[in-house]
Amino acid sequence: MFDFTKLSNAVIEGDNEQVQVYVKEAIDAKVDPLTIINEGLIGGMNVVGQRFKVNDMFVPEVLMSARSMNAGIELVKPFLAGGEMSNKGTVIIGTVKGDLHDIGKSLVGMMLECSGFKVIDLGVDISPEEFMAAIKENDGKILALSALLTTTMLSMKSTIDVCVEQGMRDKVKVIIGGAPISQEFSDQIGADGYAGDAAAAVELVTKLLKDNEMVAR
Ligand code: B1M
Repeated sequence: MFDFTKLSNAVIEGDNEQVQVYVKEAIDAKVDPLTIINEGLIGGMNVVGQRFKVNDMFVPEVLMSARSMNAGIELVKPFLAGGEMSNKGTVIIGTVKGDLHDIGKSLVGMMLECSGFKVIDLGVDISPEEFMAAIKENDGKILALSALLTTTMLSMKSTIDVCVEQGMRDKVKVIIGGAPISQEFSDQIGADGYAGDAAAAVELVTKLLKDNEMVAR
């Protein structure tokens, strides 16, 4: 059983070098790559979140932790399953208007890519119109929206509303996720599904595309 305490602590301290040392140790010990991400890297980031909430950590420190987490993820990336270059479908992903959080969204995008989907990552603070343009330009089959703030959850609804207004709602499946999001909220705003983490997002996208093929037949 690998002890993730040192790795999580290195993320909390925002120490890139130590994060990389412990991630390499875990890789050498043949720990499952997803477990390294979930227990070691995200585990540390969760503590950062709790400390940020009670003003025990501040924005610059949070950003350093986020950077360390990403440095670790970069090392794990080549070991994630999949990797086949086939395109199972194009996913347009982004963080909705008004929201600048990108760590979870990028993780979801990376996992989808590693599972064989083509991922167009638009970044953060993306307006409904920008999402629509990207779907049209890239023949997107899945629109994946991330939000971390209770205030920007509403931008998810606006994005779906614009999708309907532009007559594109039946051309694309919409999935949503992020810390404040739930299945109930997904049902309320008429999304096609909610995923709680990156692995669940891969399962959901796979299922939605499969269901869609069956309908088309
Ligand atoms: Co912000 N922030 N933040 N923040 N921040 C939260 C979200 C908060 C909960 C902190 C807190 O108070 N406890 C709080 C929101 C409160 C609320 O709305 N209820 C908050 C706040 C208030 C703010 C500011 C308003 C602070 C301020 O300025 N006063 C401000 C807003 C800026 C803006 O967006 N307009 C702000 C700013 C920032 C930083 C810039 C400092 C930084 C972001 C850096 C970056 O992303 N590049 C930051 C961070 C890092 C956090 C916390 C600490 C960590 C978020 C994170 O990256 N987690 C966060 C506290 C927390 O969540 N515990 C917090 C790790 C990441 C892997 O998890 O993003 O949840 P997560 O993604 C998960 C799942 O949610 C899911 O899969 C991922 C992997 O498991 N998922 C999806 C995510 N997207 C998905 C999409 C899917 C499916 C699954 O399908 C499409």
